[in-house]
Amino acid sequence: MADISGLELYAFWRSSATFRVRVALNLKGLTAHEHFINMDAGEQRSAAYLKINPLGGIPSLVEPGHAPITQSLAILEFLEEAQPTPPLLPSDLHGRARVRSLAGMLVSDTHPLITPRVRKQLASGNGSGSGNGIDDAAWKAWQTHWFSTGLAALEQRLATEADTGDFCHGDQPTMADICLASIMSMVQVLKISIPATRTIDRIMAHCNALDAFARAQPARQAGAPA
Ligand SMILES: N[C@@H](CCC(=O)N[C@@H](CS)C(=O)NCC(=O)O)C(=O)O
Repeated sequence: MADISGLELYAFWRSSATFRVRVALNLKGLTAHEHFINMDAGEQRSAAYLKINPLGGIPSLVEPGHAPITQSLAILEFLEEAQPTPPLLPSDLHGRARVRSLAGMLVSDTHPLITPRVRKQLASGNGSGSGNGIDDAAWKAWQTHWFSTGLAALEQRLATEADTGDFCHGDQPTMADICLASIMSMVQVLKISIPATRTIDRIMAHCNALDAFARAQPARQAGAPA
């Protein structure tokens, strides 16, 4: 176990990527001092924040004396190695690959498509060929499409693969559950209608029963609307 202390987390209340880090910190009994980056005001693109994360993504984790760690999954892996208990990855090689694969479906192939910077680009009309940007209704349809695609594929895997248990992999929460809960928190906050996902709903009930997940909910963070 490494000695990590004085952690600083650059965060925003409804950021799903920040949600992942909050759950992992909670599960491992770690704390981080949060710096509020107001995404609605575009602060993730301020010169000061771009020095911490040149891609302008939230969260970033800073440990005194070390370079910032960006990318929520890299932060989860860092916390896992620094504080191995409770584990967020299975003990076996194939289990770890499965959990990382499930997590990647959401973190790599779903979430990046519906971020504010994607909306900004689509709304500007750049690259559309027509010069006309998308409006609010088209953005909602875009979000609904990508959330539904990612979650339907995940549901198919979770419903049919033998390693699914109370949680995505077995009966303890792993990084896959953290990523799933982060996406479901966005679905809720953004009021997106998704197709029925019975296995995901069952797993989410187990996640939501845990204090570590409940405390990370967007509505409970500083800056959330009252
Ligand atoms: N792959 C990154 C994604 C980071 C990211 O895009 N975060 C969102 C908030 S959940 C963000 O900062 N978006 C700002 C923008 O798109 O301008 C991670 O997992 O940390």
